[in-house]
Amino acid sequence: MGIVNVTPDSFSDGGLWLDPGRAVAHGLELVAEGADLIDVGGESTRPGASRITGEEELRRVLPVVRGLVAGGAAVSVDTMRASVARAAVEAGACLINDVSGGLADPGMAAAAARSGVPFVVMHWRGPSDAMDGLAGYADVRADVVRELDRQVDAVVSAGVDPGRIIVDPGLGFAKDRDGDWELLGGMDELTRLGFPVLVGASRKRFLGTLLADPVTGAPRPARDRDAATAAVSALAAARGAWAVRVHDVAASADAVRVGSALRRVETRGGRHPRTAAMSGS
Ligand code: PMM
Repeated sequence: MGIVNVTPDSFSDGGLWLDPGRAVAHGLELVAEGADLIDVGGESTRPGASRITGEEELRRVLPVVRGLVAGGAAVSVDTMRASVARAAVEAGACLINDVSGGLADPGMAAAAARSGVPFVVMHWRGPSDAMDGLAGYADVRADVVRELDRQVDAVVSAGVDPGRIIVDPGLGFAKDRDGDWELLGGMDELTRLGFPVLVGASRKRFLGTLLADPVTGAPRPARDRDAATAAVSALAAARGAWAVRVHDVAASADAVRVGSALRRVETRGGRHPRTAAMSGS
């Protein structure tokens, strides 16, 4: 899943794709680099960001969705608003990606149900301007899986077909750096929920901290986190992720192939190849 943020203020690509023509051209480039889906978002969710109006979000997103669909791309819409999701699906979007997993807009789950397209339910505890204060967990893996399961139950109760649900741990959303690593390490617990898993690690803070300058301690700038992002993509694919949401598609498309090839070998016949070799079979 390639990212096209049509925003002035996203943390790593804010302002780059505000012009609809440039946004569409960029999205089509990401398709040429190997993206199966282009995720179009009009509202920044970076920590501390405040909301924009629904009208402004529609104004940013719709021309880009239309242009990408006309160019043959499969498009998902990254929105917390039912009205934007509905309009984007009418314009040809084939997936709704709601970082609040149905919690921010009480009309979203019903809109997703009626749309009939797949719906990403991301783990979410609160809006971007409050989420850094909501990152306390007794056991981050268990708590996120339990809370996500509750979000899934709520959207299913509102009519969303469970066969169309995708779950996402929401890296960086009400999680601190250690929490993000714990959740990546605990992907098996997420896949055990029985839904496809989407992972959004691209250029996020936990990578910037990991790669901090050894002398100054300054986090690695967002634009220089793509190799680390691709490493996460390979690991996520090897652990059975359904998709990774990334800015730099070319590197992650290769990385996903590497991780998937490894997974095929490791899961063949349900045995790890080294175990098979050791038992002489
Ligand atoms: N992260 C961001 C935005 N949308 N959607 C999903 N499903 N998962 C994510 O982790 C996610 C998302 C924030 O990143 P950006 O500002 O670079 O788009």
